Amino acid sequence: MVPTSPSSSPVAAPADIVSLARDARTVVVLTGAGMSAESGVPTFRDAQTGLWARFDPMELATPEAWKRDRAFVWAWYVWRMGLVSGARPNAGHRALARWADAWHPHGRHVRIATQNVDDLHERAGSEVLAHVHGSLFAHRCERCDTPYEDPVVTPESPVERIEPPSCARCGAAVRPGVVWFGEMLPEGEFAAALDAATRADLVLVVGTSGIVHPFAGLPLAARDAGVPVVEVNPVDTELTHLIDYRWRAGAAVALPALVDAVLSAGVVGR
Ligand code: BV8
Ligand code: ZN
Repeated sequence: MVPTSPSSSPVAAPADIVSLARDARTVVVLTGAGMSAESGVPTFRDAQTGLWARFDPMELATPEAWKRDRAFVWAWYVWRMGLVSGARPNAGHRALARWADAWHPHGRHVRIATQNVDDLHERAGSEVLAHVHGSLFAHRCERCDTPYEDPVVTPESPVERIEPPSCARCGAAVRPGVVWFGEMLPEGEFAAALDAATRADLVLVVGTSGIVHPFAGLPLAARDAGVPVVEVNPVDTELTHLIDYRWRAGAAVALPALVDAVLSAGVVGR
């Protein structure tokens, strides 16, 4: 029995959501940028800060921007790598890891599929079933896909252009290991997320505006498969009107409260 921290969270988890979670054997958590907001990582829609404030991430996260000016786009990703490396997993990330660890020995699962390209779930101790938009730290050759594993130095202060490294195998430019707008998602990642979401006993959608497809289709696919879907977000989103349960709270407050309530009822399940 994993000792659950006495409920230190300032909110009480809604009884209907606690009951759904207590009855579940497999919970799938679909996360977006809001999951990392309380770690200080700006969400995709928040105005960017500093040097990058005047650029639109939707423009920058595209193959066209990369082809137009690799050094400019690479500098943006190096800045973001620095932001994430300087951030720490928040209580929401940690709560999900604690939940999965407590349930796993009893054949119960908490699986995470994320849009986020940061590594905060992993650094909190979670295994991530799918990073459907890739990872900020998985650089690869733009031509031969060879992974680039040398360290990338983040300059002290943000600079607007940094020449990307060259591939040791073919000499082409090394690109960020993320999925840009207009690019296909990694086949296996999305399929794994879809399979898990539609076979789960409960789906939690945490910190996503539900704008970016095909990930935004996952909660709907789960609902259509008869899976109860809960939205954890301080505000309404594109998904809200399609979702059964909404919990207007931040991830770092809601998730610890939910996990405390679920684990206080025991881990073996009904
Ligand atoms: C695709 C990696 C098939 C990069 C990202 C025209 C041509 C081509 C495609 C399209 C097109 N028109 C539409 C499309 C599809 C397009 C799309 O969906 N566009 C949108 C804008 C309409 N999708 C794609 O292109 C995808 N590929 O469709 O391939 C294809 C291919 C060719 C041609 C046709 C089809 C690829 C999409 C992947 C893009 N890459 N990331 C990088 O990071 O640099 S997406 C990026 O933005 C993030 O990964 C994330 O997924 C998304 C941001 O969304 P959110 O995570 O939801 O974050 P957001 O800021 O929006 O919201 C934050 C939420 O958190 C808010 O609701 C807020 O209230 C909440 N919040 C705040 N604080 C908290 C909180 N919640 C909880 N707690 C808190 N404390
Ligand atoms: Zn190469």
